[in-house]
Amino acid sequence: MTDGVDRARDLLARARRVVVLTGAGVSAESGVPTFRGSQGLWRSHRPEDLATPEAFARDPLLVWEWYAWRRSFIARCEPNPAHTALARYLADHPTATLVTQNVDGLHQRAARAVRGADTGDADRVLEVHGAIHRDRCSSCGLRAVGAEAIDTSTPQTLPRCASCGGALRPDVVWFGEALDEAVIGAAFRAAREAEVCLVVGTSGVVYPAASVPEITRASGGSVVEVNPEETPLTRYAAVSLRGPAGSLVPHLLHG
Ligand code: BV8
Ligand code: ZN
Repeated sequence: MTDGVDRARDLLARARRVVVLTGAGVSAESGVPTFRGSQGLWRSHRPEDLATPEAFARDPLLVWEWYAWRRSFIARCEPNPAHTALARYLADHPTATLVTQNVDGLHQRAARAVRGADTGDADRVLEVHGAIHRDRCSSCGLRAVGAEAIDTSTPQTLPRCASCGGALRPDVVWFGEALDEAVIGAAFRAAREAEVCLVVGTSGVVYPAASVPEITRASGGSVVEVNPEETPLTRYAAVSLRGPAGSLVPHLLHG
């Protein structure tokens, strides 16, 4: 493992620009269930079945129940050493960009903790799938911090937009929905310009986010992966470090 870490450190040290892509695995040690891991199910529902506009149209009470449960669960989770190490790396490397598929907000919380109130680094955290603690109006698009307690007793008690009265939804990107052009565009630009893409805790199956490491490779860069398991991205990796992010990422970046 040490020669893999040494090679990965050497690649990172020589890179002028680094892009990081994280997935649910970086939050696993904070207690947030991953999507495709064993505890990814909720009341026997698969995320792919609930995180869709069709599910929300068909059963908004059930979908809101799932998000309200996740929102309150995540509110009690803390950033783990991987989030903190990545936040410190961002603070020390102004040309680095962190692209996250996660909607749990733990990268931003770690960035604020590392840099105090200054959320400057938070805008170098690109949340390509949105943020679970924010609501968005289905009609006028107004965004606002979401309530933790959602009254899911009847359709009439579901949250409504303060501005137009439209139905509020969690401000996340569902399967089959387009990502925010500006956000995914910035992620792809960072991937193109990076000499190294550090991929942490993703199964690499959800597109277009999973293209980020492929874009770095296609423009001549290298991929370094941190994951306890092999993934479809492993074959693109110059180095693939087998192990949990919570210990490997701090060791890799600040060991
Ligand atoms: C789009 C927000 C087009 C919601 C998420 C058929 C029909 C429709 C679409 C498609 C289709 N086929 C393909 C698609 C495209 C689809 C897709 O890629 N599907 C996959 C499943 C095949 N993509 C989309 O639909 C995207 N939109 O394509 O739009 C379009 C264009 C124009 C106009 C209209 C439409 C939208 C995708 C976004 C979906 N939203 N999240 C919510 O959170 O509720 S995705 C969801 O999956 C999460 O964001 C999650 O982050 C993401 C990816 O999963 P991972 O993060 O990788 O998590 P996973 O559990 O899979 O893996 C965890 C990994 O961690 C594992 O490898 C594990 O080994 C590792 N690990 C575990 N412990 C640790 C660890 N690693 C390190 N340390 C540890 N301790
Ligand atoms: Zn509205």
